[in-house]
Amino acid sequence: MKEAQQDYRAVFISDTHLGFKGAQADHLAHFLESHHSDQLYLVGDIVDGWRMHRKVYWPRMHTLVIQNLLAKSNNGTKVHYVAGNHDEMFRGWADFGFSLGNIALYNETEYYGIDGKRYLVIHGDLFDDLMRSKRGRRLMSLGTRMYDVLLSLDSNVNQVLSLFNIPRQSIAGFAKRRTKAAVGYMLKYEGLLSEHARANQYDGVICGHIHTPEIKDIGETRYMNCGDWVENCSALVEHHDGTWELLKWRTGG
Ligand SMILES: [Mn+2]
Repeated sequence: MKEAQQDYRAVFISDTHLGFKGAQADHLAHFLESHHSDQLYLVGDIVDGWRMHRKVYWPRMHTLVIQNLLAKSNNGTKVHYVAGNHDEMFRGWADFGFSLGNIALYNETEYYGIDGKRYLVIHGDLFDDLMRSKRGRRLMSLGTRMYDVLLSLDSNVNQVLSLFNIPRQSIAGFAKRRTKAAVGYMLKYEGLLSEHARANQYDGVICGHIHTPEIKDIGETRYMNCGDWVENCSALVEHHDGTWELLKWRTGG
């Protein structure tokens, strides 16, 4: 029997990193199949071109996710793709107003909520201090490799833990949240993005990039981060009554 579908006005997901081993594509495919929305915003780093540059990794489940996205766009969901830094190959196309079939491409766009607010929709990497300098980008690339190692350790550890019925622990997430520097880095990112949105007469910003799902007000600016599908399996949804919610999809696991 087919399960009942949830229905939302809009769904925002980011940082699915398809093409990367750490992507939780099975959960994502399941999430996509379980709901309908009028609008679907893909807020960057959907396909991970950086990692595929080194070695192509593309399991069947990642194709299923793409098929689900295309099926949605053929079945009446308006799909918007905002390019991120890992899928920056789309940025040039977006500049020229190209689309992927029914899927519109952007570098940034805007969204009008039922709450009467106007939101800037942007991946957000341009407001990441580390991404702004050459040295920072080198560090990020090193960081990406270390993160991959941490993640593969993480899933091994989790396999062991699951044998003993111990709930899933996320070492990569733990390591990231632990350090004071990481907290300062995230606060700076959130602050810069919301300042930018405010300076451009937006009431809020919808973003991704730092893999930390969040809905909060920074001053008068609403800050909403979709999170990611590597660690959190999170989606930002707008209900038909105008309320916003962060869904955490990981079931069981
Ligand atoms: Mn990113």
